[in-house]
Amino acid sequence: MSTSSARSNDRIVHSTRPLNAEPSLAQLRDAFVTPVGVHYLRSHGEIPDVDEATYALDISCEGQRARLSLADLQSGFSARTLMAALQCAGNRRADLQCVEPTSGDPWRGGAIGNASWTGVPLANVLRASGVTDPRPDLHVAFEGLDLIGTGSEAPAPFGVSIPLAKAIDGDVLLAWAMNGAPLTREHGAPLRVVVPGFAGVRSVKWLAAVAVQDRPSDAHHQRHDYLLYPRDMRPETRDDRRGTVINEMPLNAAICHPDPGARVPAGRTIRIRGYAVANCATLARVDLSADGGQSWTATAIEDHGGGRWAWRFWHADLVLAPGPHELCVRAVDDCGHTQPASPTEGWNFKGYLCNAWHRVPVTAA
Ligand SMILES: Nc1nc2c(c(=O)[nH]1)N[C@H]1C(S)=C(S)[C@@H](COP(=O)(O)O)O[C@H]1N2
Ligand SMILES: [Mo]
Repeated sequence: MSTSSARSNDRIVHSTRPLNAEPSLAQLRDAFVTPVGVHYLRSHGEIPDVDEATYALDISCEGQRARLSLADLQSGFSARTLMAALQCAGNRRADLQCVEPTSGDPWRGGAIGNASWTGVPLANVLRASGVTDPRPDLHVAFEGLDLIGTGSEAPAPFGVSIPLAKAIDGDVLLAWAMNGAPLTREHGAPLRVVVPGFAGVRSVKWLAAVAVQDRPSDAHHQRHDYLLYPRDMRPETRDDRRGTVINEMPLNAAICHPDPGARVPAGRTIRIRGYAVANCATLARVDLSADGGQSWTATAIEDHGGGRWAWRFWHADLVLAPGPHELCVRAVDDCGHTQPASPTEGWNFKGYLCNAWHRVPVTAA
């Protein structure tokens, strides 16, 4: 067994080929900056072997083409470090699967991690290629070095795209380091995209090519995957034209301590702890209920200085009477948006974007 798979032993491994694993919520809440060995892993195919000595990134835009080595990127542009929570669109799918089965791995709430990323703003690389205007009709397509077989189609590079307007906002990075160390193979070495606030799928690993074009990526994962389908659609009635491309992630929050089903001391102060993410919005409040959502109290949102794309840690102290209690959490953003009470309404057959109140039953004794 390789070192990397051994390291994923303390994560919950949904599959080894491809490698899909997440930490427990308790482990995730231990550090504001998620250690590389704790951060979830999500790949659609085999991890490619990339020779860093010959590695180069293809850029194509408005008929111009360029090929940049990692050294070209590192010496030709100023590096920037920012913290961003990366979250899979399937995070918390397990809660949707309690409503009705869906396709995909039963991610709990651990398909999210908060890391510091170092690289160059994609905006600067595009500007050097002549792109300055965030024309809303343009898209930036990314291609990875991993080849994915999708049913009847021949294996093709993993590919997706984002709108040009997002690509040039300055916070989208072409990153070579995570938490101050070079990217590991699993996380996309030698270079990956980091699209803060967007679903993890847009943050392409093992980046081979960037293209500015007048249409979204033609690749399988852009056209046929990571679409949010209507509530009533089933695999048999699947119609991709009725699916919405998943980009921005919704407001979300999870309780990380205590564990579901835990016995906690009655009549004594206990501390409830978790995370919340507002992604492209601004987090205003995180509310906690100890009675299944009938009454709520505001939690303390901790300030760890992660910046606008980082997640937020929160905690609240409670005294519970003896007996069963249902803890639940919901976040509120500064426009007053909040999360749905139940996963029923938002259920979709692919199991994306679960952001229902996270509920944790406990017994105080
Ligand atoms: N090339 C490539 N990039 C990829 C993927 C992939 O399979 N291939 N998976 C995507 C998905 S769905 C997610 S959630 C994130 C996961 O990044 P991580 O494994 O570093 O946590 O990478 C994204 N980038
Ligand atoms: Mo994902």
